[in-house]
Amino acid sequence: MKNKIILITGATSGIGRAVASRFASMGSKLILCGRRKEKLKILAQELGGSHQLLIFDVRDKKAVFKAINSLPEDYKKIELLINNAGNAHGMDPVQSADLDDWDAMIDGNVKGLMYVTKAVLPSMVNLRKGQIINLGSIAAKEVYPNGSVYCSSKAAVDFFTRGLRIDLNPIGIRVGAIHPGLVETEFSEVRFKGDLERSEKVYKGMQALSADEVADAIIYMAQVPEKVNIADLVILPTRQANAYVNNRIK
Ligand code: NDP
Ligand code: 8X3
Repeated sequence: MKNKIILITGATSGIGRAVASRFASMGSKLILCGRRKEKLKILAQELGGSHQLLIFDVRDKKAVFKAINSLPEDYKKIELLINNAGNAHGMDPVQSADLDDWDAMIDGNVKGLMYVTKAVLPSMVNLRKGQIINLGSIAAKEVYPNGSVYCSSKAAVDFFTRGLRIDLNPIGIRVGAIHPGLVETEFSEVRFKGDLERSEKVYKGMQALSADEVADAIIYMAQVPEKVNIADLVILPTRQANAYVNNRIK
């Protein structure tokens, strides 16, 4: 992993931040992306070393290409892309859900991930080498009540991952996805628009995964020999059987 050039979206928080810390400790050269500039700056200071910061909203097609194309030449040869940026917005039945929440999820989790992939691909294709790891979710594998659009967005990530793997197969670029269950991050706080009482309930008694535990699995996906591709990895807290069967500590 030493000197490997790795682009991580959503590095300001949660899983992306944890992945960045792990790779930085292994001597990788990071391109840290997110919208919250201050958080990225603090992270870069904490990590030490020389890392590039890119501030953009993945939903903004032009901004995605502009940011990635602005990288200095030596950082353009991205060897590993971690497509992590994403969130859920709201948790409501279709009939009463907010359309702006839907746009945020489809535009960010799906189209944003696709834009970043498209922007990074030319150099990987040119080098005929690289790896892409997408953040799906258990929500990509099963749908749960009031989660239809978030689950749809993650199912799209799952299928995009599979299609991309087929398209890049002749070039030798590895493509895979990791699908975590409950991970305690800012995720639920964002989903419930700052309602801490509601977001804390999600994890109560669940011994949810930590961002570091998911990061360890991502590191594993990145460290297997080049002839091995971890294509699809589901990781759950032991107390979670699937997207909606939970054995909570009472
Ligand atoms: P966090 O809310 O802690 O982190 C989300 C990250 O995504 C932030 O860094 C945020 O950065 C970035 N992000 C969100 N929207 C955008 C956007 N439009 N443009 C650019 N960056 C964006 O959540 P997690 O760490 O938990 O989530 C990371 C990924 O893991 C997501 O794709 C999520 O769907 C997935 N996941 C999470 C699970 C969980 O239970 N927590 C389980 C399964 C999958 P900023 O706000 O600075 O832009
Ligand atoms: C996040 C997992 O089940 O809370 O993708 O939606 S879940």
